Amino acid sequence: MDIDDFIKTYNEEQASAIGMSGLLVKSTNVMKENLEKLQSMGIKVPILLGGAALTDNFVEDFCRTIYDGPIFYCKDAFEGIEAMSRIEKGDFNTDFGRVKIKEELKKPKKEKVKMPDFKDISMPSRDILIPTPPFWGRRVLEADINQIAYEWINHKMLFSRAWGYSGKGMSKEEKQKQRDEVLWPLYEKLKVEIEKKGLFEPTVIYGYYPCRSDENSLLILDEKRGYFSEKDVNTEPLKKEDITHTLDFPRQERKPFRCLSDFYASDRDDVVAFTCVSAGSRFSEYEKELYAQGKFKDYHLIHGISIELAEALAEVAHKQIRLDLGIAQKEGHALKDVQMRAYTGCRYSFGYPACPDLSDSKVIFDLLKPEEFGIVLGDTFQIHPEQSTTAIVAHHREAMYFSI
Ligand code: B12
Repeated sequence: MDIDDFIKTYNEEQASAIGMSGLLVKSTNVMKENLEKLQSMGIKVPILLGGAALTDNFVEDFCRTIYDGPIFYCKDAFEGIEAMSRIEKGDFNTDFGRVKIKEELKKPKKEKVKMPDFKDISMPSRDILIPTPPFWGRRVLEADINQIAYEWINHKMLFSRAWGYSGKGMSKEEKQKQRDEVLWPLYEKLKVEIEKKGLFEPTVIYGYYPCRSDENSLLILDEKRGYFSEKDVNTEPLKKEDITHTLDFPRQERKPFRCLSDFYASDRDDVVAFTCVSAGSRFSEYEKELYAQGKFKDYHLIHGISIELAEALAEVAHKQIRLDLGIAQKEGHALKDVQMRAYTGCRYSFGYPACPDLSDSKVIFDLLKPEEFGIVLGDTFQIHPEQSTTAIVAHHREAMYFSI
């Protein structure tokens, strides 16, 4: 939403506060710009900020320093309620007693280890069989993903993270009772509603591209170089014109000094897979209707399932890739065989620690062309529809999540 719309509504409604939510880091920059605009107009209304991408430090250092009005940083909806009740009483104390940020900042930072030269960093094993994919370029998954996606839903995450039933303070038996008598029946009921209303319109696009690593970069090569047997693999030194895209990743500043590109070969063509999945736009449209009708709980429950379905689609795409690359031996040979802990390789999404640059999603959009299926990348690199996600998949058996 544009800041001018916020200001228009604020004036029309004589609002006592303005709230902004930021899911992605890029949207926190927009928040900052919005605060600057409010400040330049002399507005000092209390601001409530929230969303997964915000941190205490960001609010302290980049928001409170540019805006003179009170800024409440709300970690969850409950703090939002607390903030509003304070504002109603004329109490503008924005401290929720969570962290002593300034004291935290004063703590001496851990000393950095000196980064070794690239040639001295120990690389993942090169003694692996680099797979040959069944095709090169992109494809849309044609299987009946509607039903398969439900097999891949992580119900623990759905119930606790998305729906907020954490079971805090409950005994094991009470938790089980809640799951059996409340959560599962609710889930089954909503599943039927989703099917009846045709809300779930899954799209799974994935593709394979030749690639090579070059220190902290992954060079994506023209799909025409794709090999179908080991003897066809290109081992010649690369020429500039062979490279279609370059992805630069950060390297850990402590042992083992890992970087995502390390999982790919540098002296021969390797294979990188990309995915882009979406649960479709019907969910958001229906959520808007529920919201407008004041059915907030229904909205919350449907939204929870919709985001977990998006996560499930990412799992389905990843499973198809493991099947195609012949690295799913330990997990069953059908798309619906869920074996969360038996993966070979790893799936990373841009915006997460090992590949934090959200703008790298542009490469995936360029290669997989999801716009043809109504999936678009916005200015702040947010994907629309909301319940969509992209990823890069590494097949290397040592590939795993790591922080920088
Ligand atoms: C589930 C999830 C998803 C789901 C659904 C996202 C969604 N639309 O809700 C899916 C799989 C679709 C997804 C996709 C992506 N995600 Co995601 N995702 C998450 C995850 C794990 C949980 C988010 C969530 O739903 N939380 C539950 C809801 C209820 O919580 P919430 O949004 O934080 O809101 C609560 C509070 O923050 C607060 N609040 C929020 N706003 C406001 C506003 C006010 C005024 C108030 C008072 C309170 C308030 O109240 C809410 C209720 O308590 C977070 C990590 C995390 N643990 O937070 C990453 C996270 C948000 N995702 C992230 C990323 C990078 C992505 C992708 C870009 C990955 C990719 N390349 O595809 C995409 C982007 C999708 C898009 N449409 O653009 C990053 C964002 C950081 C960044 N680098 O920008 C996070 C933070 C993970 C990380 N790196 O640590 N994601």
